Amino acid sequence: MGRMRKLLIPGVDKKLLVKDAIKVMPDFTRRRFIAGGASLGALTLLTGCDVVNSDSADQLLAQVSKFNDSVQAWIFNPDALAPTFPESAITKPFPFNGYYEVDEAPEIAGPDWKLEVRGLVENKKSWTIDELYQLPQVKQVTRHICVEGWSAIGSWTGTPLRDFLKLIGADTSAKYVWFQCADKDGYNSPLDMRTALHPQTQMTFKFADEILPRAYGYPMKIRVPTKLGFKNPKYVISMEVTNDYKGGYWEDQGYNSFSGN
Ligand SMILES: Nc1nc2c(c(=O)[nH]1)N[C@H]1C(S)=C(S)[C@@H](COP(=O)(O)O)O[C@H]1N2
Ligand SMILES: [Mo]
Repeated sequence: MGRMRKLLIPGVDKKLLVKDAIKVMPDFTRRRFIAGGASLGALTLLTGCDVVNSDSADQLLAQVSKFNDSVQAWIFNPDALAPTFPESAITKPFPFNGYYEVDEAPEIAGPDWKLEVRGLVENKKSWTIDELYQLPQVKQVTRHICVEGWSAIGSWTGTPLRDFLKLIGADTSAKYVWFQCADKDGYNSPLDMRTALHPQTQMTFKFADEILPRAYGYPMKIRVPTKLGFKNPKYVISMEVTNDYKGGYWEDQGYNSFSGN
């Protein structure tokens, strides 16, 4: 995940922070948190705290110690909506992250690009960017949370993935939608069908009301505000509806595939 690693909570040992948080969690939350990989990012997602300095690390622990049953019911509901924010809350500049530096990000020529649709769908046609731009779009201002312990609020506009899945006649009883990206050594990620059908899961074409910049995934990324950043694939070139667990770039390196609520 490149240069962002250096920015991790100055003065705070993330393993100790996660350990401390586990100690103050109620039993049910603790079990779910540990089953989910007990990462700093998951902790950030649970608390909504931005863990970039030692002050907010304290705040985060204070937040966890207030967890109770009603909080848990919300946190672990896979259909719960991610919080939305006013445009004034947008983080500027919005960070770039990848497993390489930004100048090595894929450079995709829009007219040459096509989104390939595969697997358990009735209509396997490939989509050009102009065809995709014709679909109805909605905007969301939500928080992106990276497993490395930073977060940022951004504005993303695009077509709800569930609308597209309906349009292509996807078998929504299948287990996953698997995305492949154009990155130099490959990047991919499986999304569980329930999250693929979540109302805020989006095929994103714009960032901050402008055509998605190269850094953030041109021509298309999948925005999943209820999941950690690595489950938000950029530079998507294909989508496959499947019952097979096909693994993913970070998932294969030990990050929990179900990284979110
Ligand atoms: N194709 C691709 N998608 C990716 C990544 C990547 O390296 N390649 N990194 C992921 C991670 S770890 C994060 S935090 C976000 C960063 O998105 P941003 O550059 O828009 O902030 O993209 C995710 N999607
Ligand atoms: Mo990330």
